[in-house]
Amino acid sequence: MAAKTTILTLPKEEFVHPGNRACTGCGLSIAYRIGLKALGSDTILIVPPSCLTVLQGLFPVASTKLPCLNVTFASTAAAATGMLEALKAQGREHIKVVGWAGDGGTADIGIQALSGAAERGDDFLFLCYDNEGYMNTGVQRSGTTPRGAVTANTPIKGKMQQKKDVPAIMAAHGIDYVATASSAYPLDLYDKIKKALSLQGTKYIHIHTPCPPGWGFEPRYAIKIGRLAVETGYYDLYEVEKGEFRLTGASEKLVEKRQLVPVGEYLKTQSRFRILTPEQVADTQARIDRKWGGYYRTNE
Ligand SMILES: Cc1ncc(C[n+]2csc(CCOP(=O)(O)OP(=O)(O)O)c2C)c(N)n1
Ligand code: SF4
Repeated sequence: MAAKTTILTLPKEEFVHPGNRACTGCGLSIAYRIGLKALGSDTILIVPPSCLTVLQGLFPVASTKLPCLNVTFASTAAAATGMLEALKAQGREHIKVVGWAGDGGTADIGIQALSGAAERGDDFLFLCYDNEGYMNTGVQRSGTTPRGAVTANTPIKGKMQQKKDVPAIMAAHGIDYVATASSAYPLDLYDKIKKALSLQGTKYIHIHTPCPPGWGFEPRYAIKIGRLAVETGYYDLYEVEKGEFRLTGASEKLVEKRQLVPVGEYLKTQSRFRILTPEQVADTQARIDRKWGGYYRTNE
């Protein structure tokens, strides 16, 4: 196994200019800065409309030092396939092609193109940053918004449906690498991107990215809340490598300790969950306990 990256071994080179248009405390900002360090030069980013396009900015004040292709909402993965073919025609196959989209651009409107590319096994990395809503257009619910969350278009009862499990959908394609990560554990994200780049075919990493205005918390708590999501077992860090599932990092340690923080501690940090009833909190806890019961049994 490759040595884990530490703050001392993280490359110093930056691919994001200081200052960009993301909100203070944006989880995406952290994931993007560290993610680009892992991707390095010789990378072309393909990005659909989202907070990431706002963060990147418009030429000549763009915040990213890598070439970016902004495409329509539904077409990130299709554009990545096209880019691979163009690079092949030019004999520049050493250049890495990376799609980077929000949860709306992945779980909902981008999923057809992504599923098609994964089924063909096109050789690119797709990164989804999951802020659990359509944030750039004013916090509407997406397929990955959790049940009970209040959004601009679920204002009274909160979202009625469960969060869509996109990493599981991607793993079901049988691709060689699917992982989950969190902007609250940026070095883990760095190592997962590095591993993905060493493999052939379509690779997928799902990144949980706390969003202060969309979730309703003060910007200074972004890391704390991202960590609580993992410590409560609400959001798990794992890899599915060549079909083998394994928990990683902080989630792996939690299986050994068997000490999950009650999920209510996570839910009460965000005003989007303000209308959850005690029964809904108990139901969320029961779902987590069932899932983690399975992890404990596998670990015995
Ligand atoms: C086909 C289409 N529908 C709607 C929009 C408007 N739009 C631009 S960004 C955005 C939200 C993107 O949400 P997500 O992918 O989750 O990224 P986030 O904004 O949360 O970063 C929407 C709905 C669009 N550009 N194209
Ligand atoms: S709305 Fe959320 S995801 Fe978008 S820039 Fe602000 S903090 Fe980041």
